[in-house]
Amino acid sequence: EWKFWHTQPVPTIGTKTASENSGPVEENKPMEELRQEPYKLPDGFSWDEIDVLNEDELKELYVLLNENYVEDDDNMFRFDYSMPFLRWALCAPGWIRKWHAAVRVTKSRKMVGFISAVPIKMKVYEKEVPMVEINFLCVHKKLRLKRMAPVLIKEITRRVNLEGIFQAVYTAGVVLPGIVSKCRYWHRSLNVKKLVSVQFSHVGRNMTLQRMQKLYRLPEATQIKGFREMRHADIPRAFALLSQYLKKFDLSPVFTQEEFEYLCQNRPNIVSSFVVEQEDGEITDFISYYHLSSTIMNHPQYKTLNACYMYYHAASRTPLPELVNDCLVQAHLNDFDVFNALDLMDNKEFLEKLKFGVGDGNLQYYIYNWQCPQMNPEKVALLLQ
Ligand code: MYA
Ligand code: JJ1
Repeated sequence: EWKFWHTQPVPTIGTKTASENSGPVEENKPMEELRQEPYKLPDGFSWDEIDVLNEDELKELYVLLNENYVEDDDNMFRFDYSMPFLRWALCAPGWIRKWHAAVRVTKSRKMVGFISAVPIKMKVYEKEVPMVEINFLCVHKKLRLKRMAPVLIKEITRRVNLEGIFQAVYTAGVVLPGIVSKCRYWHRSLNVKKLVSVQFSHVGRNMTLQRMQKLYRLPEATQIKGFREMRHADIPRAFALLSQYLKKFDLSPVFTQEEFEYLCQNRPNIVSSFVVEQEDGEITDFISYYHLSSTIMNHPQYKTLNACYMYYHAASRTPLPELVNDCLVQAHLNDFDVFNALDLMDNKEFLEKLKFGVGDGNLQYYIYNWQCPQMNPEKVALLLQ
């Protein structure tokens, strides 16, 4: 058990850390002690730093993930990150090409593995720590269970350490040593008929499809006065709202305005963001979601599940359930089949009220090389793509 993870600077499963002992598991290594050579891959495979600004290389990454990335427990749906979405996620402010690490078959050049890092400043309890977020770890299905993942993880760690960073934050659907928090996915049906047809959802006992459609019906227009798409001019105010709100959580990013703009401005087919503008012009509330479809495996009619995921928000005037409801109305108007959210931040204020149902998937939050007390989902305010 944990042959690899037991060699890594993470607390062993079941250890409770007192808050006085919060901090790195191991000391930062001096530069001269860091390994200069890449970790060795099995014979026949080689490292490649991919250039996601190059359309052909981005396409290769897209195909690898489209065919081999995360699936639900019953292997019915697989994430289908679009090319523009991947470029957006991987080129966040401060990104470097060395941190887009791919594994290729040396002879054929076929891409069969990937892992990425992008920089992020995190607040964990009282401390601010420069970190990276690790995402899109993927090994081709035909190369599974051959211990390739530990090599990818050690190599990205080495490349991040060489830039002077010794902590990382990451999420996974699986349980690993060092859990900081365990969150749950919730789902709000928008296109009931399709969700039932592809078995994302089921017609419950004492229910009919018609009764379900009525249950989940949404207004055809948003309800809050002044609710509209976020524009460029709203950014300083929305940024201030979010920064203020994030302070009350125990695990949250600390954004610059530039980072906020990069992550949260409207980007067609990637991110949708909205604000509430009061009659006097004041911006009092902000909410956003990102667009992430899944491939529906083995369905005769439907190939794609159009899903969106609640992203950052900050409500200072409008009650959160009302703000999210208008977001659902927008998602429905834009033809999404389902609206997903986690049970973190203050989301429990609206999940049941707005008819979200619990999913069968968890999302665990982890920090590499950091020990601290575990926290409830309500204290987590980090949303990765
Ligand atoms: S989470 C998304 C992960 N990707 C997928 O789930 C896509 C589909 N699956 C795959 O591609 C493969 O199954 C993967 C494992 C690549 C996941 N995170 O090579 P193996 C451990 C960490 O024989 P494979 C995301 O992207 C496993 O417990 N470790 O197995 C964030 C075992 O270790 P141990 C994982 O199935 C990623 C070892 O790997 C994960 O062929 C954060 C087996 O390796 C997982 N999701 O490949 C990564 N799954 O023996 C950590 C399995 O100890 C970053 N394992 O039990 C750490 C911070 C690094 C930077 C630090 C900087 C300072
Ligand atoms: O989408 C997920 N589950 C769905 C589909 C389940 C299909 C059978 N396994 C689900 N549907 C029920 C919804 C229903 C709506 C009406 C009301 C009642 C409920 O539960 C799950 C999340 O719940 N998704 C996954 O499992 C995908 C993987 C999640 C981990 C992601 C890790 C990414 C890490 C990268 O950083």
